[in-house]
Amino acid sequence: RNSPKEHPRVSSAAVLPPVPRSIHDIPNGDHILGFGANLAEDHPGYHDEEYKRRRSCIADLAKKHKIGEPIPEINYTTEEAHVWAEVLTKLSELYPSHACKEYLESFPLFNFSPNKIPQLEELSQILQHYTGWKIRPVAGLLHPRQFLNGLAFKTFHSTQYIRHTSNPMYTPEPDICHEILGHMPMLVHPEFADLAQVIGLASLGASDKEIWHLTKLYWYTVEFGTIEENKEVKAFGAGILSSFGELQHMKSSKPTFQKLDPFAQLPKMSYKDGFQNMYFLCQSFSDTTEKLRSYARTIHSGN
Ligand code: HBI
Ligand code: FE
Repeated sequence: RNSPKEHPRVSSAAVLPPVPRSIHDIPNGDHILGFGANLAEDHPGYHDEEYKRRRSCIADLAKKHKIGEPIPEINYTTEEAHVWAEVLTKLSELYPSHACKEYLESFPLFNFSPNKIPQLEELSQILQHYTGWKIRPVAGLLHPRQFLNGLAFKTFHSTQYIRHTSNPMYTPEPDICHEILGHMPMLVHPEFADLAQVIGLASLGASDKEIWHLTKLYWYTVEFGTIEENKEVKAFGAGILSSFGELQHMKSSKPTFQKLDPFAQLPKMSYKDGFQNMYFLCQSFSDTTEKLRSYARTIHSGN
């Protein structure tokens, strides 16, 4: 397995931030894009002052977190727990028919219960046990460079707040439901974990242009990837696995499916409303990881 240290990097353009040598070199307090209580006007919680206070309180805890310390426990309210219960219950109806077998295998390891929002610290220990990955709390959407760099060191930066109660089946940004139900079961699967790490390793010292391409590769695999199983399409991307509507859409006759070529120009990512029109369909995780590795080699050999 690759270790970040095995990538000898010639420090090139002075404008790039220094190449992180360990997770300690990746700040989780700056580089937050959308965060805390600064919600956009179309955010479901925009008019809810109490929700915004709650968000900034949870964001502050994340900013204070030091590597090596346990992730602070959040005392989630009954209202927040109801949101989690609804999301878990609804999504669980679709998993047996829509999620890939690796997800279904890993899911029971977490003992998710509608009665309790899992704490990141417990989840981080489960990841560490199976694949050596760790969770690090972060205040909000982390800049793609820092986020991808974290993957190189088997670290998943995760938000800890929950979406607004007004619409439990919708969130415009990652929240704890997305991080937990979308990402965690996949990250205990070694082949998938390698795939994510390969994208992360490629991001160390990458140019801004390369970071953007890697962000798209991450988006079309880790977030919206699908995989073929016995001639059927199944979801492994967290953006699909954490959205009831997206799971149904994926299985409908609407979207198209393509083979991923990491060297090709990738379609524009759409963040907002609506579902993906096209998904990349993988044959296996190891096959996809190999393709990503060949692309990664072009980053670390040239410029
Ligand atoms: N930040 N907190 C957080 N969670 C994510 O899932 C996340 C992120 N920043 C960027 C990101 N995901 C990716 O979609 C890519 O932009 C790398
Ligand atoms: Fe995500």
